[in-house]
Amino acid sequence: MMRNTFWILVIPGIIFTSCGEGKMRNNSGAGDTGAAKINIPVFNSDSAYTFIREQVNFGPRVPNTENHSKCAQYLFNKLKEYCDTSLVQSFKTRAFDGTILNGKNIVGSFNLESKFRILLCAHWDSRPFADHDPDPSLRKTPIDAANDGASGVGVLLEIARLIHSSKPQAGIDILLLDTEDYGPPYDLPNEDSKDQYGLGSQYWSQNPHDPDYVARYAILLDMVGAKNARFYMEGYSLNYAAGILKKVWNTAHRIGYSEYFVFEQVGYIDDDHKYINEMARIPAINIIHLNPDSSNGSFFEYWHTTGDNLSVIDKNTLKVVGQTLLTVIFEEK
Ligand code: AHN
Ligand code: ZN
Repeated sequence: MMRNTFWILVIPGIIFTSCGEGKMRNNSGAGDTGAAKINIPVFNSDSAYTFIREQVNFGPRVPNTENHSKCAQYLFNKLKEYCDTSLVQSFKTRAFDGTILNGKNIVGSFNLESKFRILLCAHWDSRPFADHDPDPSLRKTPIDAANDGASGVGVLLEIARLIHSSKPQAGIDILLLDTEDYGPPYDLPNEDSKDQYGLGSQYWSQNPHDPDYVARYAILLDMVGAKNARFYMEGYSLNYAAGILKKVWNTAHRIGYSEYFVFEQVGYIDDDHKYINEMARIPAINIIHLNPDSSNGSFFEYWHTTGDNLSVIDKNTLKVVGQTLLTVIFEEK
């Protein structure tokens, strides 16, 4: 039974992959008939992994700490190196407990002349407490956030590194969002529990770095690095941007990653993309690792635990997500 399933999933992947490569060779050959040549870069998961490790090595990137400031500088330096333009959007925002957080959204842009823009996002801050840790004595410990934070950023930095030397037609903006994960501990009695996550996204969505900013669509990455990750169709993504979601999922299936991208809806996640949809009015999807059978409210196994460290990061998953994104981006006209 497993064996049958395996072949049904894998054979179409092989057929389509080889067609794609044939087409690329034709297009780049001499005597071309004018069909647009698309050279899709090869995503390097070793490089993405290094970008994740470098973030995790700062320690937990909790807002208002030195680790956080140092990591902001590191991320800005990377985007400055790879992108055509880069900037830091500093802001203050109030957390659930009244703490004023000093936030920094970090932006890098390519091909600013292009009107057809794609916005790629991930949050870079770390959760200040492991409130879902199985060990009660660790539930106030800040987390390394290798998956819930650094993984999406690592994939986007690798995409920036590649686009630096091989540009797609579309304009690309990379938005590293801050103060996503400072929501209240799940067991804190609190009346006003709405909109306490995604604070940096709420700020950016009401104050975009360029007041005239427009994008065709946005893709958020959240927890895209764990082994055997499964990306289900998230509710807000389907409601606001079904066409984009299907394009991304279909692309993943065509290049051989159908196991990872599941055509099945799971839940509604109050994540950064919600505000990009509802406040910035840019159609936005979330590629997020969900687990419909989990005990922690449908997230990946080590979500908001001290177990979310570098050891959960799997290069195969990084490759799946990174190569899918590159393919989507480079196939846009
Ligand atoms: C809520 O739990 C309300 N939102 C989850 C958003 C999130 C936290 N993504 C990663 N960490
Ligand atoms: Zn989180």
